[in-house]
Amino acid sequence: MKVDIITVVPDLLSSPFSHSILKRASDKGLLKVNTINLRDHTTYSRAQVDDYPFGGGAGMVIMIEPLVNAIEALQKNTAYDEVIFLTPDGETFNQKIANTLSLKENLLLICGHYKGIDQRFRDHFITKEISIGDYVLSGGELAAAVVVDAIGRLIPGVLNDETSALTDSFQDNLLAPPVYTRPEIFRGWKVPEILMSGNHKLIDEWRHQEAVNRTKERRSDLLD
Ligand code: 6GU
Repeated sequence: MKVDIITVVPDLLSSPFSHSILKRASDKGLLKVNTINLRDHTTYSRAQVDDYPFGGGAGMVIMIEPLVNAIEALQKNTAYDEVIFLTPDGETFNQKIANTLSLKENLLLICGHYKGIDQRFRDHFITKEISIGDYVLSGGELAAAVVVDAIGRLIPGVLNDETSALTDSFQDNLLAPPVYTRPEIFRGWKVPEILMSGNHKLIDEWRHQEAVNRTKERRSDLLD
């Protein structure tokens, strides 16, 4: 999968994909992330990309022209499956959307800033709008990093048995059960005996029951 990200703050996106599972994904050639600096595509002086909103009001708006210049330059080389705008008024991101997007070949992510981007760009170029939750970030970059992380680890071949996504929280609408590792006793706190039993059928049943209990307790909405 290739993910291109248009941003006015490329520095914010330089590190998140260079560690751990996403680094392995890119080392294996399964995920390639490129950041594109919107300022490289403006025709205005001093690399201006934003301007005051028509009609007045607070905040600046990213202009349509540099956005169209950037996307049309990119589209010469790539046919995108989705052009995604990260915005707090988008559809709330979840594991189902991550699963769907993880099967795409080429994604283009657009990060907004300031008060947003000119609506005409959204109307004519954006195919999907995503929010990562009901709070406001100062820009779409951290949200883009969240989305790429969630998608990247699901790309076929990225995870192995050890890191399998099958046991993730949400993958079956259940939260994940508790996990334990050595030592078996720490300050008198013992690991649940069943996990030491070697009986994998009983262990699986116990884990499932713990997952159900945890989901009922914390996120009963997932069970509806
Ligand atoms: Cl995608 N962008 C911004 N700026 N704020 C957000 C968000 C996105 N999702 C939640 N809050």
